[in-house]
Amino acid sequence: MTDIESHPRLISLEGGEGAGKTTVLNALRETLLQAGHEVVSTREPGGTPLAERIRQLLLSPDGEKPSPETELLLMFAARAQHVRETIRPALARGAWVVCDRFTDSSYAYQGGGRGLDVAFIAELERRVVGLQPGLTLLLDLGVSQGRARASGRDAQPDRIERERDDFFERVREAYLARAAAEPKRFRVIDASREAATVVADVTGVLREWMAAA
Ligand code: Z5A
Repeated sequence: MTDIESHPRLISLEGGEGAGKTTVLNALRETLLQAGHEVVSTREPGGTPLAERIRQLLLSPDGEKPSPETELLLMFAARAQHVRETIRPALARGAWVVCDRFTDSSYAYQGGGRGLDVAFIAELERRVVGLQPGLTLLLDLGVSQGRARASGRDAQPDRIERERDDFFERVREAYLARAAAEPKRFRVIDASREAATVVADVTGVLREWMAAA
C-alpha cells in the first residue's frame, strides 16, 4: 500500500485531553442519524477487540514503560487492525464513520510530544493506514483548562495523562501546525466555550460537509 486515500465519510475528532471529544462525538452521531445515515462511531487506540487490548497495554500506568518507538508502533498496530476490520468495511457499505482520534494523534503525541521523527510517522501512515479523514475537527483548548476538566472526571489518570504540561503544550502546537498546513481538511474549533456553543458550531460544520459530500 503506497497511497493515502481521503474519504469524505470518514470524520475524525482530535484535541488534547478534556477538549470535549466525547460530547461532540455524540452530537455528530445524532446529526448523521437524523439525516438518515448509518453511523459507526469508534475510537483510537481501539475500535476492534484486538485494538482495544492494545489500548489497554498502551494506557495502563502499571508495569514496564514502553519506549517512544514502542508506543508509536503499538498505536499503528491498533490502527492497522481498526482500519481493516472496522473502518474500511463500514465505508464500503455506505456508512459514515466518526472516529475519536486517528493518525493526527500520532503526529501530535508521538511526533510533537515525544519528539519522534515525523517522516517515519508519515511512512507508517502511507504503508500501514493508507486512509485519511475527509474532515478533521480539531477541538482546541489551553492545556491547563483541558487538564482541569479531565481531572474533574478521572479518578485514575492513564499513563499518557500523567505526562507534564510541557508535553501537552508540544502536542497542542503540533496539532495547530498540522491544521495550518492542511486547511481544507481541518476545522479548528474553539473548545474553551461552553459545551452547547461548541456543539452548535461542530454540527453546523457537519451539515455543510454533508451537503457538499
Ligand atoms: N494517543 C496517542 O498518544 N497517539 C495516538 O495515535 C492515539 C492516541 C490515537 C487516549 O485517548 C490517549 O491516547 C490520549 C492520546 C493518546 N492521551 N491523552 N491525554 P482518549 O481520547 O481516550 O483520551 P483523552 O484525550 O484523555 O480523552 P478525554 O480526556 O476523554 O477527552 P475528551 O473526550 O476530549 O473529553 P470529554 O470526556 O468529552 O470531556 C472531559 C470533561 O469535560 C467531561 O467531564 C465533560 O463533561 C467536560 N466538558 C466537555 N466539554 C466541555 C465544555 N465545552 N465546557 C466545560 N466542560 C466540558
